[in-house]
Amino acid sequence: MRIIMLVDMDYFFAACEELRKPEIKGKPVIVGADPKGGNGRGVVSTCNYVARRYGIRSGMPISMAYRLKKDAVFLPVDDKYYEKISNEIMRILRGFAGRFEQVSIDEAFMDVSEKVDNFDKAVDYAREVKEAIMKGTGLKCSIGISENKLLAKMACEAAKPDGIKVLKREDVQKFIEPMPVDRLYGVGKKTAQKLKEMGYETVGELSKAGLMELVSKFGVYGKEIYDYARGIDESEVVENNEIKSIGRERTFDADTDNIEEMKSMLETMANEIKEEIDTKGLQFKTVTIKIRKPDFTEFMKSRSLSHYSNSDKEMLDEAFKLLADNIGTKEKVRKIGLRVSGLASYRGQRKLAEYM
Ligand code: TTP
Ligand code: MG
Repeated sequence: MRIIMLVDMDYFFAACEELRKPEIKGKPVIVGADPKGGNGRGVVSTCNYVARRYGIRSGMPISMAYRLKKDAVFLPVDDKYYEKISNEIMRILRGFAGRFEQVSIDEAFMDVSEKVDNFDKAVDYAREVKEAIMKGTGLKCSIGISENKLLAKMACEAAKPDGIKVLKREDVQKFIEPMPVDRLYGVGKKTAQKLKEMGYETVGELSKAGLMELVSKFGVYGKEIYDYARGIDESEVVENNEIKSIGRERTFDADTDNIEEMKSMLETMANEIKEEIDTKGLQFKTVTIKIRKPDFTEFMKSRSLSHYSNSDKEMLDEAFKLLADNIGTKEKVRKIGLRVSGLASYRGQRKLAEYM
């Protein structure tokens, strides 16, 4: 059996703000768009737990947050600062993990099967992890522990804030069955809506659905949903391996669903990357795009060529295909990245390349 942990920072952006402004601790703190006296547009990125007592939540219009608590501390989003702290957190976590997978700015999976051999020891280990993060950054996090990523994530939600929760196989059913289907990690809003239309509101109800019914509705993804409803998730913790790669990332001035704007950003980055690989005398085999959504979740998608290349046109062709395959028409994007890997220097690797 595997032992998987999901570490998620508590009210991350707002906690980072409390760190550098200790005087706001204990007050409701809201990070997001400018409320402009109640007329502001845009949304709440996150808020601390004091603000949550007033019903304020991530994604809520900032004007509504303002109505709920006018005298809260409203602060703008400072990505750069949070990212610096995030990098430090991820560095600390890597030291504890066997396999490690960062999933967003404040969240990472760790496969610790090789570090501890049972759940009791995993809890002690999780305590050490929490202490190390506190010592290194002054921030609190919550940790879910279970046999797979799906369950670790859901256990973490239940551990919040500042907690550790273990979810053992024998407790899975009674834990997940009452949950609404959209609480299943990996089931997005659209899928949840479709499931509800099919008559499945809770995970327990969903677990009664036939495999064929789900597959005919959702394709191969139907099999995953079928498994999720049983707490089954075989997916591995995979390192987002960015070492030995060259890339660029840019945040859009405003979140965008304009594909042309994304393409033009990719083109700019491809030009820069081309320049860098030429200077360094490198060729690439794999092209990866990274997308960060407005809710700060991220994903990466890659395509590999059958040969080494140093062509920016090929780089961009692959990137455009990845974009078309992975971004829906109305889907908003906050930040986009382009990266090439599988690098080889012209001379050293030419022979190898010829064989592949
Ligand atoms: P989360 O981990 O979802 O939220 P959180 O860390 O603020 O609070 P919790 O204690 O419940 O984990 O997201 C991490 C950061 O991503 C969050 O601090 C701000 C950003 N974010 C947004 O900007 N918009 C969103 O809608 C969400 C959900 C998060
Ligand atoms: Mg968090």
